[in-house]
Amino acid sequence: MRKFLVVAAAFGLLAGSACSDGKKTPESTPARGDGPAAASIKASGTTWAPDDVSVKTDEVVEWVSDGSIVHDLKGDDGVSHKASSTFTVTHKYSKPGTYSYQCTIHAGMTGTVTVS
Ligand SMILES: [Cu+2]
Repeated sequence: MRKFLVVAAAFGLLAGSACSDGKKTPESTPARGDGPAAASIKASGTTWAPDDVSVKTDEVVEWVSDGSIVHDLKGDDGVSHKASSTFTVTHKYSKPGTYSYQCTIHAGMTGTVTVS
């Protein structure tokens, strides 16, 4: 019995140190290097709200999914995120134009970003 308690305590210490190591891993922090967003697009059900936004050159667009439905994000100019129910993606457009984006999981879950 006493031996079991010692083993359990040792295991607890190991688990504790593994946990604090995990907090130092930078991958667990979302990358937000693009600065504040000029337009924010939210996944609302199976549509983007708003679906069409307009920004100026070098402004940042942000896509937010924070519900229970899994979405992904694929768009022009390298916009991309893997399927997940919660994510925040930011993208800075450096050239004027009309860029489309979509969630490939839900048909019709598309939109455009107009950069002027
Ligand atoms: Cu979707």
